Amino acid sequence: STKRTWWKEAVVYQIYPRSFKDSDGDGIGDLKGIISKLDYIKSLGIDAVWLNPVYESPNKDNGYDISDYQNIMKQFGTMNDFDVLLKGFHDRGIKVMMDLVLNHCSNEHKWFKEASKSRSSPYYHYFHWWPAEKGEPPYRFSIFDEKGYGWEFNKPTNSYYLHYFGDFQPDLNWENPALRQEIYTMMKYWAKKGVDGFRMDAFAFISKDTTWPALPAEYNGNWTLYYASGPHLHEYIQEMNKEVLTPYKLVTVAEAMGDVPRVKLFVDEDRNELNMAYNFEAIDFGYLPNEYKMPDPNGWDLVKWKGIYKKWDSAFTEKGWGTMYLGNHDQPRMVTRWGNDAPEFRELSSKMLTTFILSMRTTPYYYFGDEIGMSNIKFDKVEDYNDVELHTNYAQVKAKSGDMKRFLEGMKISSRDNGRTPMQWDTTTGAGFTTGMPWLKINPNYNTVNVAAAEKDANSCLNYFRKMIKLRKDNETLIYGAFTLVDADNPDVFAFTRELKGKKFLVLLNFRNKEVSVKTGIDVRKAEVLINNYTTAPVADKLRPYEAVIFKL
Ligand code: TEU
Repeated sequence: STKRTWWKEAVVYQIYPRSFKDSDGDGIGDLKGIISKLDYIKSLGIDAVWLNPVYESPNKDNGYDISDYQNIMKQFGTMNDFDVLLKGFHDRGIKVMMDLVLNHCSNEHKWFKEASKSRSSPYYHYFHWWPAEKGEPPYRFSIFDEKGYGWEFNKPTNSYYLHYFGDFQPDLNWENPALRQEIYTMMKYWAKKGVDGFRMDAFAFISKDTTWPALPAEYNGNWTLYYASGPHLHEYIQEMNKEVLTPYKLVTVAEAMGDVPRVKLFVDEDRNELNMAYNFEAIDFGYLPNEYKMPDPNGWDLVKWKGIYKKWDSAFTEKGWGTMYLGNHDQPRMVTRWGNDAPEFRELSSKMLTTFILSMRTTPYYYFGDEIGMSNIKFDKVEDYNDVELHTNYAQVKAKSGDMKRFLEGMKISSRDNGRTPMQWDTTTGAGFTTGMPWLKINPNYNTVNVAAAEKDANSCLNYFRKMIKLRKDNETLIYGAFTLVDADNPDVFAFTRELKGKKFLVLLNFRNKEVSVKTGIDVRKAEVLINNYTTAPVADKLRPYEAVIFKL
């Protein structure tokens, strides 16, 4: 939609606190570490930050298993640290979005510890149970379970509890109004502290059909789509909007699994639900079917990928608003996954991807470390990995006596831990991230890929990122302008125009490591070059390896 608001014009910078900056030498990032980097964050020119979960957690899924929604994770610091951090961001004009994990909590949360003791616990119905006297529960898929089984037997209550994710992440029973009120009270607690908004984790899954039918045939075995189609989903979101989001003017982005028709329902402003959504279709592109996150050895089809972006842009032309991202804590490093992390192309392709993220008709979400072109660490050994998702998938492949070497080769490209290695600040031991033993190994390329070196190089990824942000902020055409693919069948180049009130820009992105031709039918010989990731001028109709150019027509 064309309604103008700050969060449509904002660039959001995502901080994974565990890996950003460690202030006390325990090898784990913390809030005081982020506080020490507030001026750096401000220097990027971004408008808002998304903090991954900072609440108390046993960290079996690194904070996505919350054991206390109103206390700060011990390893990250204290509530006072949080208050200082929030004020530090606000003093610099930066808004703060917290990460809210509401589909499930940790099995160490008080609610579950009580509920799992007895069926008469007042918290018992904060969760979904299947009484064992009714026999085996109807099959449900689980994303982080080695057997992929979504019910876990609990002896004291002689019943099974539901978990779409790990068995340490029991799903919350949103069908229970008492639970929903507890959630809204907790959200108001953070809203009263001045938090500006929330990223709603796995939010499409919160409503369940408690008649527990078998997976309906029309889903063709797609559990994610079924989970994102609960009967009361939008009723609950509209209730949450009325009770909390609107009264406290909170901005929300939904991690909304699902297809265009489902995701549109979250963000159509006439429905008073959420503000923006990010989708998975483009980011999950290029994996082999039925092999979780195994990259296709033949690569991925750029023409199809362009079509996905066109589809999602069209979805939000009239109503709602989308997001653009190529990296986050669930993804590998964008320069490895979508660019080229070979030394000769890493910076070029990183700048090209940065141009892409910051020139679309969406709110850009930019992942910490991508501004210096951080790349995948590509672990050789399974022991180097921390991620529960990786270890679950490893066990699943092993259980089917799969090819473990091939699996680990694939995970060097796609595993989430590749995007979670510590920030590379400088060339001191621990990369300026920690003086202790880092919780996850630091990419050895920190000797050359680090903030300190980038600050001294006018042509670094970091300074290109700052330039691109300024270009976007100075040109509302790049924010609100209509998006039109050009040269759509070009297998190497992503080319599109942005147009608003007679101002027209042409964005050209070469996704290949070789010179390619581009046929947009647009004469650029008299056009102004607004930004280019090469130091010499671009030539018409040809693009150098990973060249990115934005022309003002
Ligand atoms: O992810 C939701 C989810 O569906 C995950 O399976 C995600 O899509 C996958 O890991 C992508 O590769 C959210 C959080 O972003 C993720 O970090 C958590 O592990 C998950 O929920 C459980 O809270």
